[in-house]
Amino acid sequence: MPNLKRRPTTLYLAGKVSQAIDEALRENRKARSTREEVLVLGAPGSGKTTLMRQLRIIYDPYTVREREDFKPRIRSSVLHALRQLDSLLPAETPSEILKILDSSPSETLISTEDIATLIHDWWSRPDVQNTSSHLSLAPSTTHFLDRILPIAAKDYLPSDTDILFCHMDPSPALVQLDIPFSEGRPFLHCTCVRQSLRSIHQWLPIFGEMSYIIFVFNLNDYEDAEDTRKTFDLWEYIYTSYFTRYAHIYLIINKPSSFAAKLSNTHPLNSIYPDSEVTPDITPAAAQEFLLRRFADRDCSGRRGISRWVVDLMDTEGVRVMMRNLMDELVQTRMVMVCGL
Ligand SMILES: Nc1nc2c(ncn2[C@@H]2O[C@H](COP(=O)(O)OP(=O)(O)OP(=O)(O)O)[C@@H](O)[C@H]2O)c(=O)[nH]1
Ligand SMILES: [Mg+2]
Repeated sequence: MPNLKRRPTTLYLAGKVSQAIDEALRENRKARSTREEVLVLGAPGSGKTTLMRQLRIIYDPYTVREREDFKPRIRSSVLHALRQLDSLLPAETPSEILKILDSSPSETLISTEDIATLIHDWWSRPDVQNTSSHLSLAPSTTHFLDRILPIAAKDYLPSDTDILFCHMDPSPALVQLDIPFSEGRPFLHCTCVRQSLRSIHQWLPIFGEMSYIIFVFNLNDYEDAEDTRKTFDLWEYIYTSYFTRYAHIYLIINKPSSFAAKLSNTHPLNSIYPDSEVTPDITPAAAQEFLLRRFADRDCSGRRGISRWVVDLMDTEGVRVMMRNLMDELVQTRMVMVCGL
């Protein structure tokens, strides 16, 4: 009699393993066919984190739990904001406020309502408001000081704007987010890495199969030769890298209003580029074009035309409209690639 309870043969097991591998590959192909990889890049401080946070706000709003997690960082952002004002503190600044300035961000002094009221009253004083209006304070500084009372309240839950302004140091190594794309291609899988430009040749290959790159360009970098060099070097590296040769690259140009103000007040473009055709009365739009031509000049890849959008990344509605346009463009790019339309 044959032994019916015989142990499975090697051949039988190999067949099972092979089936499992085929199944895993099918699943993997399916996952890849339902999402497109997007890498968000840009020079340090250009606005990558702000863009990723806006995408969360628009497509996958922060949960109560996640907002709770932001609280300690927002409270240390208040302290950071207060320290920005160190130089304008008048001699008669209440000692409690000076004590807060000397505290470490991990201390909770800032979260007691009494102290918050003290800071609020001091910040609201006409002389302090007057002095601070003549300083070019970061918008996050005024935002957090204006909001100190609600932030110190017991039932405080960070708002979207608080989260947008919240400073994190160091920023997370990797932020990823799926956002809906279009019918039949449901996801754009967006990735933003904390970027060390010096090691880009090491980490970029990890994203070797990305379909799209969103490059964030902070217009205000124009006034700092080092920041501008970093931006253009990164741009050139991406454009010429072997690993991005199939990626479509889109440019998001941000901080337009502070750019316009800076251009006409403090740092005219012709003082930065004295050898160019730039005139002292150049308009912000023409100045933007001038800077963008410098991007195009660095494109040695043979790719033509850079799709670009100018947007203030702090403006959620503006980012929503920009993303709609960007997605339309992605769909069209896709159709050209797949169907040659
Ligand atoms: N007004 C305004 N502020 C912006 C805009 N984009 C970014 N910011 C501010 O610029 C600062 C830097 O933005 P981040 O998003 O942290 O820049 P990042 O590219 O992530 O910076 P790193 O992670 O340090 O490389 C933050 O204070 C933002 O609030 C913009 O379009 N308009
Ligand atoms: Mg960041």
